[in-house]
Amino acid sequence: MTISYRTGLGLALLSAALVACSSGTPTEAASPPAVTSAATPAATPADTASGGSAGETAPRVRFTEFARLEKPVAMAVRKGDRTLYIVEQTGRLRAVTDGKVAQEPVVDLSAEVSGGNEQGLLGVAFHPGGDFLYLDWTDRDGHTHVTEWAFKDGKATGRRDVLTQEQPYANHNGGQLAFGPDGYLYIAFGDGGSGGDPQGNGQNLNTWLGKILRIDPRGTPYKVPGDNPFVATNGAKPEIWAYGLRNPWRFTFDSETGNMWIGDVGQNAWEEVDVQPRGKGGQNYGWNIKEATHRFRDGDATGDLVDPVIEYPLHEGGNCSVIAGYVYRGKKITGLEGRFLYGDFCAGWIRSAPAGEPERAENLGEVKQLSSFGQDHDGELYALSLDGPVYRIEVAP
Ligand SMILES: [Ca+2]
Repeated sequence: MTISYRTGLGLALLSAALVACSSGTPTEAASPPAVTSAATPAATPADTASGGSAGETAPRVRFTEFARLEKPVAMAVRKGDRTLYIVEQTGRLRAVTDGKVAQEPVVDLSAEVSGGNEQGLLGVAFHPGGDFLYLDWTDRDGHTHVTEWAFKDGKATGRRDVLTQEQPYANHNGGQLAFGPDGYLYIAFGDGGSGGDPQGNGQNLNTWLGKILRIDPRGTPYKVPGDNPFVATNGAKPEIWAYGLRNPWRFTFDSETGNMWIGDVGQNAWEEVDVQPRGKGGQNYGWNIKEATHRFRDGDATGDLVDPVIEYPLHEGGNCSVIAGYVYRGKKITGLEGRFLYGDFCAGWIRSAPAGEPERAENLGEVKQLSSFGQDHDGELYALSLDGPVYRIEVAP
């Protein structure tokens, strides 16, 4: 299959963003921590006891650089292990312990990955028990692999492809991997690319493209959970968990509620964040019938369309691609408890909003070339910049 990367679409592709914004010089990185003051005053202690309820404002935070890598785009932690495992888009999985980057990569796929703007090594997750490692990456032909390694004593061995997916275009590969509270592996796929979803993949249940999958990766090659929403639907892929997505570059699970937060990168006009209540599979997030809450094309849906809980306009203030983060469940930042963090790749702003009132977002700070967020065992959060820095989000002094 030929991979044709179409340029000049003028879309909200992450790829377009990467190109458009790569000329920005990472001047902040050389200076002390890229601290940005929050637009809102610090919450008073009285405001912060429960977190996320009406009337509260976000606290002040700072972004402290603690490591520097080559195009970091994803982060994961492993049970019983303090190391942060960070993906370099260029193909290496790096181990960072106490801010020190191990010289030897955990896995090196740099000779095998493709190098397009939305391609490369894109996602990482560890099996809940910590014994297996999973990476999502695109090969030299642009096709997606989810690959497993056995992991022991800091070493990855026994490589095995869990699944592969042909990609019709170079963009919209999704790439996020995460284990849910149910112990299953969730895998994000974009709509296959180009612009406007020309193949109609988002609404087609007979392809993984434009979906989030849910599988048990410990099988030959994997197992489909019996309670997946479309296992009994004729013509539907049984691995599908959610559909109607354009490019769910990042999704996360709220470690307290189990709800899934999905950042779906928009087409011409709107960026969106969708929320899926814990365990509620089979939802249709609308693409390409709708772009966020707005009609994108004519046609009927096969089910109810679920509108996003957050949308914001593209091309306004430099916006280009939504980056979904986490609901903060850490202990160190009083007042951030229960707030969902997200940002925009090009504009660089980071906002937080009460998980129960996501429309009440407030500015939290700024990270240039924001590519992803990370979460450690304690629920503390990190922001990754494609320019190289990985920042720990901390209480402002
Ligand atoms: Ca949508």
